[in-house]
Amino acid sequence: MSLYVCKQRNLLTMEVHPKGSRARVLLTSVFGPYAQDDEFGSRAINPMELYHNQVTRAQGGFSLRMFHRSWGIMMIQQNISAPCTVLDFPTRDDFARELKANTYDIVGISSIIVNFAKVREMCRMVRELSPASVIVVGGHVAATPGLEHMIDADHIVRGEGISWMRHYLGEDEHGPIRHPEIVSGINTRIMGIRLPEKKGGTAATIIPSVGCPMGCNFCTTSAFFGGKGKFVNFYETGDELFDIMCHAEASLGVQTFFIMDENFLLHRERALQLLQRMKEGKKAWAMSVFASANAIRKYKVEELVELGVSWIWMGLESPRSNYSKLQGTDSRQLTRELREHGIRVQGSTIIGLEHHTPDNIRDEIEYAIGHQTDFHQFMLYTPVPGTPLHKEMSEQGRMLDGIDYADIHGQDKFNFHHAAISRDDSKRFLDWAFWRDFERNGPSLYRMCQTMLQGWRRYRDYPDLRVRERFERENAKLRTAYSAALWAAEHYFRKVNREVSEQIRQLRHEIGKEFGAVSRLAANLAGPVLLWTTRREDRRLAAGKTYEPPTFLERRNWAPALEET
Ligand code: B12
Ligand code: SF4
Repeated sequence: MSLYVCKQRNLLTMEVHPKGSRARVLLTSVFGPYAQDDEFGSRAINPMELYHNQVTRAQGGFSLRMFHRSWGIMMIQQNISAPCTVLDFPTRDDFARELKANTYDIVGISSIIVNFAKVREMCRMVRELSPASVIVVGGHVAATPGLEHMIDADHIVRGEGISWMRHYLGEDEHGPIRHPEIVSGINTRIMGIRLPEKKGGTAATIIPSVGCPMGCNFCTTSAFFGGKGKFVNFYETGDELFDIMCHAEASLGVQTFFIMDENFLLHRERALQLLQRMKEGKKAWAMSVFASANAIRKYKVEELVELGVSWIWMGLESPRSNYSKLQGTDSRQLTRELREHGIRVQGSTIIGLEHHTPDNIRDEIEYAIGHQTDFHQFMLYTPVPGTPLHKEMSEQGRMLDGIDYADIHGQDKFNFHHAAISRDDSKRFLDWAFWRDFERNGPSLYRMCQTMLQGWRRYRDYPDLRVRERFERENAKLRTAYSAALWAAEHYFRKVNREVSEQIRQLRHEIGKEFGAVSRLAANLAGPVLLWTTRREDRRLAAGKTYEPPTFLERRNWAPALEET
């Protein structure tokens, strides 16, 4: 077994596969089902869902449910010229079937640390079913200390994988990065109904870079791609991003983009160049971005609005936490301001920071919830291998032994000895944060509508036609589907949370004033149906219903002549 450390794009000398670009490659994510407890490390509380897993999980039928593809392997597939299959969200049987149906020279398995046991099992399966294949393991699982002794793989790749795979296939690892067409959310579901998937109806994911130079001590993405001061940029300029987005617009029919970059707004020059091109091209695009508060503060709010930023995911750690990304920022005031400009805010707060104690944690949670974000993610402070925090905790002897990797996902219990909070209490406080946010602020769907209405009122007469067009497009739903959803929410909460019900009623009233008969008609006709489907969904969830992503199998450079079945 040989281990090669890929230091971002400065590759160490390493071997090239003897077949070079003729090698047949299978790239796969770990097998499901995911939302169940099993011996391979699936956990019912750790489903393959972004919102329901870590953001809206306490919101019952109002929880936003959707899946996202495994973008890392999609990026690698798009950027190699070898014949390559991507198998995403397979079952064990799907994986076995694919290994038997085709001869693969290379099997690449992508995983994060939590799914370590699945990687081990998949390596075992490859050895059994396709013994001639070289096994390459990549993604965050590669940061697991001693992984080379725990799984039977030939190469474990830390950091950026496109350049590694290109090099291994004898291709130019520094060549330009081709961006795959990625439909962002899959099988979206809320209030008990699956949303229709029409072309252009879902955002396209764009991945400008991996990593983040801010280097917060707990952050695995930052650490994995180089740590403080470093990251790997796939696209340096706004011009490049503009071209990729135009391509996605044409091929997927989208006008909304999910920008998967840990700190998109930090790169101001690139963002402003993109804005310039959008203005020239008259693009009324919308985009969801991740950004730290200090990066957001580099822009005037109008600049963000003109750039199409309609959703920001931002860390809202306690002011006592001393993270530089928050320095000099009143995050509550910033959140309010963004929402007043129609920008939906998704806050992210860590529970169990060093200064948290059983005495202050409730106040800290109340403070976070007091931001009144549209969505709020809570995660446990979790030292993860590869991060400075993990190193520090290990040196202090505070890492707990014997905790299964499958349980280290930030939604269960501490994996380290906290100075003041016990493991069991960590889970209780975390759950309380989700519950309290829902109780105090109501369902995220309602909060989003509030923000959209504010944005519409502020920008409907804005001089830049692109901005008006975007708000008009987004707000078409406020008049119809969202009006019905609010009717349902208002009635749903009448008996269980009178205060929230009243607030929703007030918002409905304002939307009615703004949009007149259409919104009232939509509310009265479709509202009762949505109330019924939401209650039905609550019953299903209470009975243990879970959701799994569909399996994808996609081939590229797969000349029919090469096909074997
Ligand atoms: C989208 C996403 C998800 C999706 C899952 C998508 C999927 N199909 O797996 C959802 C929302 C469901 C999710 C869930 C979770 N996630 Co998540 N997620 C992300 C996110 C935001 C983006 C991942 C991504 O596509 N990045 C862009 C691509 C290009 O980067 P990449 O995947 O790292 O791939 C590159 C390299 O790693 C490498 N590579 C990847 N695969 C392979 C394979 C081979 C063979 C090779 C050679 C190289 C290679 O090359 C790629 C290109 O450079 C990241 C954060 C981030 N910014 O990356 C977190 C992240 C991956 N998730 C994380 C975590 C902890 C989780 C959860 C456990 C959290 C939770 N409690 O909610 C759950 C686990 C669910 C489960 N049952 O598995 C952590 C992983 C930490 C770790 N060290 O393992 C991350 C890093 C976030 C963080 N900073 O904490 N997640
Ligand atoms: S700002 Fe966010 S993405 Fe960047 S290092 Fe800190 S936590 Fe990670």
